[in-house]
Order: sequence, then C-alpha cells, then structure tokens
Amino acid sequence: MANPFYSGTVAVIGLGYIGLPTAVVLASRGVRVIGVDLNPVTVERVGRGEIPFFEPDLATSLSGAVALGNISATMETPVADAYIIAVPTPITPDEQADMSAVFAAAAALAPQLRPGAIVVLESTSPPGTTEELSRTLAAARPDLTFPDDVNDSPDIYIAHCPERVLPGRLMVELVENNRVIGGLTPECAERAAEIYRVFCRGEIQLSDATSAEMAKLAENSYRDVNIAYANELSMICDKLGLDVWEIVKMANHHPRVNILQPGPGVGGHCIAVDPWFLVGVAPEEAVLIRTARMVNDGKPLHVVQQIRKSAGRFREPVVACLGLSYKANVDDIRESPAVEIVAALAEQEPATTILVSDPMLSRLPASLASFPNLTLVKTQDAIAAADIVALLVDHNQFRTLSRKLLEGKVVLDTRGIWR
Ligand code: SAJ
Repeated sequence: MANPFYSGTVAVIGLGYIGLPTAVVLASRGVRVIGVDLNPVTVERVGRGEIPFFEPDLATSLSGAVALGNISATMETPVADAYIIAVPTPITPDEQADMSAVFAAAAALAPQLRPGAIVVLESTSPPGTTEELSRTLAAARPDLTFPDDVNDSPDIYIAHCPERVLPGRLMVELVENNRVIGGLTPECAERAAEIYRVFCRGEIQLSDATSAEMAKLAENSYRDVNIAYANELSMICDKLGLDVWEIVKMANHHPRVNILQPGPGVGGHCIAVDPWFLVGVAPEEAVLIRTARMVNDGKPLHVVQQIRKSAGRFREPVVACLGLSYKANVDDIRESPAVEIVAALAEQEPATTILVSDPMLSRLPASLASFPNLTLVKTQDAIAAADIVALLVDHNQFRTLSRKLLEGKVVLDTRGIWR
C-alpha cells in the first residue's frame, strides 16, 4: 500500500549504517525506495533482502520491505522525486574533512534531477557543505533553478537533515528521535520535512542548512568532550591508585553532575571524527574540542602501557584481549580503540602471545591478520590460557561471564563492568 502522506519515489544514496535503515523505514511505510550503493555486494544482498551488517531488528524490517516490493537496490543513481545522501564523510590522515563521497554522489545525481526534486544531505558535514552542494548541482545543471538563485520556488529543493541515531538502537531511534531539518530556504526545509514525517515520531525542528550542520557537530563534540573528561579522570585515578568507577559513581550522586563512563578510548565513525570538522573550520577557537580529541586518542596508548606493565611480570606472557568492536554489542570496528590497542600490543610485544575474542566477529580484521603472535579464539579458551585478561569492549556476553573464570588472572577491565 502506498504511503498516504508522501507519494514520491525516494533514492537513498549510500546503503550503510544510516542509509540502509532509513531506506528500510521509508519502504516499510509504503514509500517506493531505491537504494543506491557503489558496492555490488551490498546492492546484491539488499536486493535479496539480506542485511550487509548486523543491527538489531534491521533484518526483519528489510525482508518485510523487500516482500512488500517497496525497496530495490542499484549501483546507478536513478531519476527520483527525492534524494537522501547518506554517504561516509571521514577525515583524511591529517584530520581534514574528506567530502569526496558527497560530491561524487552529487555528480552522479545531477544529470538525473527533474524540476520539483528534493535533495537532502544526511551525512555529517562541515558548516557550509549544503550550500556548496547546491552550488555544485547548479553548476552541473544550468537548465534548472536552485535555491541560490530563486528564493521562492526553485526547481530543486535542498536541505540538510543530520542523522542522530545510535548504532545498536538504530531502528528505534530513527522513529523516536527528534530531528533538525535545515533548508537552504524555509520551503526547502518544509519539503524535506514531508519525507521525514512519514516515519519520524519525534519533533521535527526546521532551521537553515548551516545551523543544522553546526548543531550536529555540536552534539557529537559535546559527547566527545564529556567522554574525554571521564577518560582524563581515569588516567589521574590510575596515577593515584584510585578506582575511577567508584569516584564517578560518587560524583554522579551530586544533583548537577553526570560524568560519562571512562573506556579504552573513543571509536566509531562519528564521535572520533566529527569534532575535527569544527577544528577544521575554526582552528584557533576550537581549543577544548581539539584537546578532547587528543585526550581520547591518547587513551588506547595508556591502556597498552598498562597491559605491557603487567606483562613484564611474566616470563612468557599470554594476554587475552576481549572485544574488538568500537563499542558494546555492535560488529562495527571502524576507528575502534580496541583494534588499536591489540595492534600496538602485538607490535610492541612480539614475544607475548595475544588471544583475541569477540563474539560479534567471526574473523580478525585485515589490520590484525598478519601478526604471528595474535589469534582469534573463543572467549573461554582465551581466558583459560591467559595470564592477563584485558577487557576492551563491554559486550553483554562479557558482562555475564562467570567471575570464577577470572580467578588467579591479572584483570585489566577498561570498561568497569567486572567490579
Ligand atoms: N564511550 C565511552 N564512554 C561513554 C560513552 C561512549 O567511552 O560513556 C565510547 C564508546 O565506547 C565508543 C564511543 O565512545 O567507542 C562512541 O560511542 P557512542 O555510543 O557515544 O556514540 P556513537 O558513535 O555510536 O553514536 C554517536 C551518537 N551521538 C551522540 O550521542 C551525541 C549518535 O546519536 C549519533 O547519531 C552518531 O554518533 C553519529 O552517527 O553521528
């Protein structure tokens, strides 16, 4: 059945962690969706109704949408009434925003634009990107009018709607979370909002595109700064021989204090990346934001030093490293501090046997596969053989482990779950 509120076809460019769930949520509400991705394996799998990565409830929703006939996948950008761009915006090795995927998507969709089309950028972007996207499309299509030239009724409407969903809860948060939609003109925002109202039960706040870009970066930088505070506290507590978890718990009893949880570092494709976009546009002003990035980026090294210090007590040490993903209960290893810790340890301690275990992963990531002193094994086998157990990710399976297994081992619990 078609959706009664939005009758257009939506092309979702990029079938990753944000694009695919968004495509599926729209399709399962009766919108005709065409998913576009450069990766032929992703396109083939999505077309068959198979998820290319794990996310709770995504598999059932995708197979339902495929069964309804509302979603298809292709490598070619089609003609559509609306385009949602949800491609990666990583950083370069020197911490600059790499917007090449956004502009490659724009180049591919420009020839397909028809009057009345809406283009929504969801990818997290430095302030000003949506305006630049509009100028790029306008240059490619001089036959059409864009919000830049005609304020009231351009041929093409352009907006930024930053994603806000938390991996591990994507399918719930896509529907429940409030959204910000920033249009290049108020009408652009309103047109884009018509699509999001199909599935979003949260409040939709309308704004301008650059403010929406800035709001998204403010959100993720806020979290990074707060995690950095917790991580800095943990390093101070290590120095003083204090239990940071106990300190945080006590401090959080204050009615206006809510310290986040220290960990082995900050990973993922968002919090560890997006603050750099603010540093990039305002290097002199973004002092705290840059410092927080450096504190969080320094935490994995601190953990490596702790493990090495403990390993020094054994003649032929065996270290079990539990968890590789960037956070609990996901299989995503992008920017994962756990992977960084394991790699550094394997490199710096060639004589140490490292047994890695992650119930979310069936094989070692390519960056770890070539270390001769490193093997992926079952959790219980890793712990049984280990002198030192380093807990790097708080997966549910690790939380519920029998503490008896840890008896007689040196335990380095970077997530504070075994206290
Ligand atoms: N972490 C800690 N301590 C904490 C919380 C998190 O060490 O108390 C670590 C995690 O282990 C992980 C990293 O921080 O390595 C990031 O995890 P996360 O759960 O804080 O965030 P993400 O990256 O999974 O998702 C974030 C969310 N942003 C905010 O909460 C402000 C999400 O809403 C965004 O949609 C997402 O970034 C995104 O795509 O931008």
